[in-house]
Amino acid sequence: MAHLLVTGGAGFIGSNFVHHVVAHTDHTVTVLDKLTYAGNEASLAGLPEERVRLVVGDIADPGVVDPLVAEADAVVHYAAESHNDNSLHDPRPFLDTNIIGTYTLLEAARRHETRFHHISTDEVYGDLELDDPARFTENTPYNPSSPYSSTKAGSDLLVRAWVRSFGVQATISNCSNNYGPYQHVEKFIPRQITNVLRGIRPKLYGKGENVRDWIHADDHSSAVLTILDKGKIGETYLIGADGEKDNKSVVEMILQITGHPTDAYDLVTDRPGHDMRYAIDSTKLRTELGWTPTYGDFAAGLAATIDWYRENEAWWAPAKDGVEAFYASKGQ
Ligand code: NAD
Ligand code: TDX
Repeated sequence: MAHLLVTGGAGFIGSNFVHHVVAHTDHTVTVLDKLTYAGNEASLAGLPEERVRLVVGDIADPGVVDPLVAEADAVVHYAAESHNDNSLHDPRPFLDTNIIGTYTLLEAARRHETRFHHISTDEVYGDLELDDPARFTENTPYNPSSPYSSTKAGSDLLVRAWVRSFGVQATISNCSNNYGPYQHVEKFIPRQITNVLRGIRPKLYGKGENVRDWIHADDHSSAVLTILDKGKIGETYLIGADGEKDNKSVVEMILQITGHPTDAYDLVTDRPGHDMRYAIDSTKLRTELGWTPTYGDFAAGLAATIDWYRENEAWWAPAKDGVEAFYASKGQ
């Protein structure tokens, strides 16, 4: 049994991880979360109080961070400003949280010699052409496109430097696009599902040709536990489940599953600098650490996710109108 400090544990992937840890281990968890617009205490509802504690605070505040890192056996660092479109509108919070927040946690991990796992994204590698057979590997050069991905790239490089210069016991994972329950309605799949549930037509940026490599958040969680358990200090592991789909196909699947004509969507203003394609080669994680994903069938995972949003309108409804007003102001 261990005690984990999970930063950003009231967000989408962090809360899925906390649910996964409670279901599959006997670890206890402290969640450190600022409860920004993206954090939601309700995402942790129903978890046993003796296993999961929520501390509301900022990862960039050393006074909050230090005692929590001191008492933890390991830090699993999910907290971030995570949405590309927001980073194009107002980059500053991305620097504060993704860079200064990660620095603050690393300094505490250094002081207390605490094991550290840093959660990152495949977006640090930039994008691939649609007709390029290549996929990202751990050796792909960093080439981020957006304020969001550049701050994530910066945070990854801080972790690498703190391992080499100060001996911090850290690992890094870069995962592809996640889907599943508890994802904020600003993101692509929940936005389109909740649009359809509200009678609004789905909105595809550009021509809908951009490709993302989808993985269920629960598979991301099992990969992170595997790395915490067996990962080699200083190493980076790419996490992906061979789930490449273009955005138009995903919208057509949502429309088909919900019983609508598959062309009942709108093409809207494209995202500036929009990355064309992401694709992950997760061979290292699979062969060296023996991890395999369990959600092989994207259509089944998507159908279950649609059911979750249908059954949990109280969770997402408060954010929906504000998000749609923000997108409408940008022609999206
Ligand atoms: P999210 O936006 O849903 O959640 C982020 C959480 O961090 C929220 O609960 C928020 O309140 C909290 N937070 C933000 N700033 C904070 C601060 N200064 N101090 C404390 N807490 C703060 O994000 P997500 O989609 O769950 O992403 C989680 C992590 O996974 C991020 O590091 C992201 O870069 C990474 N990631 C996401 C994806 C994806 O598809 N969503 C894919 C790969 C990697
Ligand atoms: O309404 C939309 N219409 C649309 O076509 C929205 C919100 C998005 N899109 C497109 C943009 C992308 O090509 O869908 C794709 C996915 O968009 P997002 O959900 O915003 O995700 P993305 O930009 O790919 O980044 C996500 O994956 C990597 C997460 O938000 C990041 O945190 C993670 O690092």
